[in-house]
Amino acid sequence: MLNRRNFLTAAVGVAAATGLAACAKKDEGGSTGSGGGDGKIVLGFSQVGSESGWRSANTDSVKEAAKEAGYNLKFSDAQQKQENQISAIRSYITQGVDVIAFSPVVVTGWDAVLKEAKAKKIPVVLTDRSVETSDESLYVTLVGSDFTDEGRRAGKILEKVLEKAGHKGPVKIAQLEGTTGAAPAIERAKGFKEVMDADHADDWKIVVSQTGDFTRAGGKQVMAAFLQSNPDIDVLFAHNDDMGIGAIQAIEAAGKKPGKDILIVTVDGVKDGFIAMSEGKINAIVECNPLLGPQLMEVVKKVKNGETVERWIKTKEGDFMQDQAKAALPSRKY
Ligand code: GZL
Repeated sequence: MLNRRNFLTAAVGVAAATGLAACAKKDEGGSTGSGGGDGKIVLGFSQVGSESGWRSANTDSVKEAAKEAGYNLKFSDAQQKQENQISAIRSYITQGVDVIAFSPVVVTGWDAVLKEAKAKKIPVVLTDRSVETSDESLYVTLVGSDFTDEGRRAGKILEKVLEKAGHKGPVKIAQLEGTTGAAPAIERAKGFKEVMDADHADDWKIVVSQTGDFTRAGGKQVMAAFLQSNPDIDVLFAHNDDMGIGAIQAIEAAGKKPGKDILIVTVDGVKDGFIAMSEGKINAIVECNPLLGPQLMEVVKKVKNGETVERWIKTKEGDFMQDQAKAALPSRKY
């Protein structure tokens, strides 16, 4: 998992990795990479799946940016299965692409296939989500958000939501977690807990927490079960808008008012999330920007040319309270 130390890893280490990779690639020749004849950079991209509005926007951004950059993009959708991502990466290695990029569905289990890419001197760029590995040379950089910070931001914006709602006394919180083992699920929960432990050890309590797998169906199903076991929930913290939107359906089916009887904070900032917020059903959204395509293509070109890149290229994002939703909607890009 990336941390401050990794982030500060000197460019020297990265340059060495990319330099070696890039030089060796040039020595290789004959691959179906840019040496394949048309001179285009060949990028192999393995996507998590199409589980949420965020993911769809991320896929569109990658495809549009690759087209704009004139790259030959080989794209695969893993349907949220790690084995499908590993197969896709192996296929890109066999095809001899110039660079491999992927958003790892979970943080563990990647060393073997990334070592195969390294053996063939194909540089790997992580997008969106990070991996846990002891061998930092297995990938060149991560282009993506700081999920732990998103969790902290969710905790801090919940303070504003509670104050605006005039909530006094203890706060019972339900947490809809993202995909089990995924970096955003692990790190958003960690950041939110940091705020709870530091500032609300006496008044906030997570009374129930379970994965909804980042999907609307998962959010609806799990929230319905939450309401059965914990009918007096005050707050829902959902790790993405889609689970929050599914939960809204369950809350309404239980005869409660989302955004009033149960205050809701979510992460992502997709259009449907802003619409729900403008309808008063979500109280605040912590943005997680999926439009990584342009940054990714820039990095791919630098990596292909053996240039130095930072170990973690973070995306810029904001936070939105309910009263900002209507004004923000027209300019939302995803
Ligand atoms: C976050 C991304 C998460 C989104 C979900 O960068 O990995 O996966 O928050 C998506 O909507 O499914």
